[in-house]
Amino acid sequence: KRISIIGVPMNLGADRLGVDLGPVAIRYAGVKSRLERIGYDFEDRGDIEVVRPEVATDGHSNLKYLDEIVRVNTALCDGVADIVNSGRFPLVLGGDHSIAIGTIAGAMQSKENLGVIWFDAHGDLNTAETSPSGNIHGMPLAVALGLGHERLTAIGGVGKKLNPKNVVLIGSRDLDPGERQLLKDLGATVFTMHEVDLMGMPKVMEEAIRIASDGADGVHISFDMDAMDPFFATGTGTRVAGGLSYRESHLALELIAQAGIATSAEFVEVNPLIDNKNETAETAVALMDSLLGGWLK
Ligand code: DIR
Ligand code: MN
Ligand code: MN
Ligand code: MN
Repeated sequence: KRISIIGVPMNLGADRLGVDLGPVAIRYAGVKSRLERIGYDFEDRGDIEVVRPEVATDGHSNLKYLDEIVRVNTALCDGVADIVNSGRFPLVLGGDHSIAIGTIAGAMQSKENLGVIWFDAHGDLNTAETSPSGNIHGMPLAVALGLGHERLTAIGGVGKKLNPKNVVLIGSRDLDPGERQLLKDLGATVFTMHEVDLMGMPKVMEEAIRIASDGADGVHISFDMDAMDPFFATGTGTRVAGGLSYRESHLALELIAQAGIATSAEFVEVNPLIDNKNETAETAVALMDSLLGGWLK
């Protein structure tokens, strides 16, 4: 069991200070000792450099900081692909969710058909045309499906895109109109909080694991901390009431560990500046432990 972490102190995609401190907060919360305790050969590849908003150029309508976000995600794509090529599991620490563009592009380099399970209050399926904010952290799943600005969709190679049949969203409760339309058109699977309540997490995960891995040669796990109820994850920038409980979140990741399907992961949108102590980073580390099998006897 070999794992490498890579931090991305990105806040340009959320246009909000503090989420750039996510990687340092997660390291401070003890990710290294936690993963070593469950038997991983642990390597920290450091952070990818991100420039400050004051010096990032921003010349594109409704795509804030596009140039710098393209640059960082291109470097992240190479970093993740390199970790996979050296036979290790890539675990990316965010940073805002725009970094999923680079993580997924990197993970796809060595896969024919990558599935994705996307835990999030939001769809992250906007494009410049539908985005209410212009924030690129609301767009990465669209980009991974081949939709959006060509400089974003070209990262990692133009032909490499997710198949919506292997894409599953869990925890959705704040979808924008354009995202709802896109979900209908694409045919990706969505377990909103309504389905989580109705079916229960064991049944949701049974279906999610089957759908994401069906015909796939790997599954990426993207966990936005705002998937959780704000009661359990205070330190995240776009909180939405009525989210996953602490145990629902852990159970979901434990079931993924038990199924043995995950080939890469990222935990994003940890913002210690709006947190109580460093609780949200600590919760993220505990969730990583569940995803990586720390609970298995
Ligand atoms: C919103 C917020 N849908 C947007 N998105 C967030 O700006 O596109 N995603 N926060 O996690
Ligand atoms: Mn430009
Ligand atoms: Mn997100
Ligand atoms: Mn979100």
